[in-house]
Amino acid sequence: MPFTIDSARNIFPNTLAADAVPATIARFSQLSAEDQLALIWFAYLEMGKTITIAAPGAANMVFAEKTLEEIKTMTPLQQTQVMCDLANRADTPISRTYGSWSVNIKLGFWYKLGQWMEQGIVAPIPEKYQPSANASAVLQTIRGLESGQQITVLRNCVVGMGFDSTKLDQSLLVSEAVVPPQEMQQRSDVAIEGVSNSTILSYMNYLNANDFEALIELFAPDGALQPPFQRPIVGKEAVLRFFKEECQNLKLIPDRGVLEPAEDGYNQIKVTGKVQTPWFGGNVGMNIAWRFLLNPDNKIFFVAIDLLASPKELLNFAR
Ligand code: 45D
Repeated sequence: MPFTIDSARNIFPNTLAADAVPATIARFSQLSAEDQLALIWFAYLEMGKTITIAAPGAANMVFAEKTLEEIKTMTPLQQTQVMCDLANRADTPISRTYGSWSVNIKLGFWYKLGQWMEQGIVAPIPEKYQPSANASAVLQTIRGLESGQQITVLRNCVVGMGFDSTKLDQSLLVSEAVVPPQEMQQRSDVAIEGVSNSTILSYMNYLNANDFEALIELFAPDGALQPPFQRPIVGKEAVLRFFKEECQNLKLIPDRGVLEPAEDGYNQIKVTGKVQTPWFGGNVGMNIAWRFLLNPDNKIFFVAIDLLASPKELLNFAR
């Protein structure tokens, strides 16, 4: 076999990802829990002036409801403690429950807490709170990022909180229900300048239609998918699980691409364009590159999804 997953990760090595995102998260995670919560609160308030988060669907919120109600009945001091425990990844019952949730349930939980903090139902961050110099510097960095990078920082902060889910009994993990795929008449086809390969076009169309069963058949059995700032997810079963858990109702808007033959009948294709998340809809377009490696059977052996460093990268097809 000419390619391994590891070697495939290096196709189109000139692609410049938004390293500011993991760099900012690393600085964020060094801060005290109080500073972390205050920083996200201030970032969220500032972002809220220009972009709004869509309310999560009711079905999405059922898993967090019990915990939210529990927090509602607590004293302000206890509420602050719960939030600090989450930021500290402490081993507490609520922190464990939080750790068992999928990304979207975690986001929905904080969405609700944020609303309650604004309404004074849950202990707010004191207006006179003085963040440390480091926290202020991290906030300043976040202010300077483009909106797609800002929401990725927020998302990854939230994902990192709570008890480490890998240390939990995996049968306890919960995620939202999978929506049925879109009806055929409602689907639309993408067009990608410079790319006519059927696997690539079908990938975009199936993902846009939430048709994960069809989508996974585009992958080789040992195929892998690498989400932004993550290690590759390997094998059809794991990739399908990821699609169902984290990829519902995304909108992929690929724009252009190039296909180049690689060794031994493989093809490498780079596509750039925008992606919208259901949390922000058309308000935030993330600048994305897909780097595909297709095997000689035209199946996906590897695909990396990168959040790009700048809009300029949308035009970078250098190898
Ligand atoms: O701590 O082709 C308070 C894949 C204060 C699949 C708060 C993909 C205290 C394959 C404000 C209350 C998925 C890889 C917190 C493509 C506090 C594929 C609350 C890519 C935390 C294209 C904060 C998809 C709140 C991509 C409420 C790139 C924060 C998807 C809410 C990207 C933050 C999706 C939210 C992103 C962030 C979504 C809702 C980045 C959502 C981000």
